[in-house]
Amino acid sequence: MAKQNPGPVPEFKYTPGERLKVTDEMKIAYEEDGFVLVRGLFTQPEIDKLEHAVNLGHVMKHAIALTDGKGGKLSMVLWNHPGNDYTGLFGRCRRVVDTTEELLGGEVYHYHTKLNMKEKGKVGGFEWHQDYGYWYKNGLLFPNLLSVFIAIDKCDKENGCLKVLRGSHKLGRLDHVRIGSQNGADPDRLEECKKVLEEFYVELKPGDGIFFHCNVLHASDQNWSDRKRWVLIPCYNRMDNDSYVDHHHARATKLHKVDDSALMDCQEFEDLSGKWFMDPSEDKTIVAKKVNEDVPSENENAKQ
Ligand SMILES: O=C(O)CCC(=O)C(=O)O
Repeated sequence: MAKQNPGPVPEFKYTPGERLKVTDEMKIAYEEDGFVLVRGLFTQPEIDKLEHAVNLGHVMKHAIALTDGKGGKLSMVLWNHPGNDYTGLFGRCRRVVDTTEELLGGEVYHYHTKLNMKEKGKVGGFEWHQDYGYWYKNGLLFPNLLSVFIAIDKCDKENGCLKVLRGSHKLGRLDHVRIGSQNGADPDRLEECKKVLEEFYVELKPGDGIFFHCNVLHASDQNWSDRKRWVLIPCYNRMDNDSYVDHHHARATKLHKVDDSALMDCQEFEDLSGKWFMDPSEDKTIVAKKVNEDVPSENENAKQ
């Protein structure tokens, strides 16, 4: 079968101070490619303030260590509810949530947010997978979820940017297998998918974002550069697709949106109440550890 050539990836732009309007072109991109790339989704001052918030340490102390299938290390902070502090506003602001609701076709709730940190001089990548490959196991009947991948640092091939198989959401959910310590898509099938679908490196500047369907096959390489690569990834589920089991992510919960201007107005960095951070010592459904905990390396790995 010949490789599909769907033409250049469409790019959209957010204009600060204006509503992010979901155009027909954006909806077509989501339907055809499984993702919508928005340049300048957040401004540099908003991103700088996010780094400041994380560097204060209150959020960072919840970091957990992960390894990839090749022994590379990275770390992640994960919270299930956005809360009222600055870091949570990225998952509550209208340019993200209204857009998500239009793309998913209904009211959504915050499923969780991940802060994925690949440090410079350290390595760590993500195997090819679909998020619904493992979210399925959380009792979610329909693939009515998406993630918004927001660059805090410049993300490029050298520091392990996101890469996606364009149109792979149309494959439906693939079987996933343990690859090293992560859940990865069935390797034989993945190779066949790569023969017919375009592999697209999602190179982003700080503040750029990509909304992507939960069945899009995606991965990222290890970071061998001398630059860190931090990204924030709020994830959403449609309200009418609540899980039928309690599990380690949020059940349907009213999402209180804020205006886009709330980010620059916010001065709350310390009150993290209600966020419900992932703690591997309390969560038996994952295999991970808190950063700096001394546990055997085979227990270091997690995939949500
Ligand atoms: O941070 C990345 O590069 C990819 C993250 C990812 O695939 C995930 O968290 O599911």
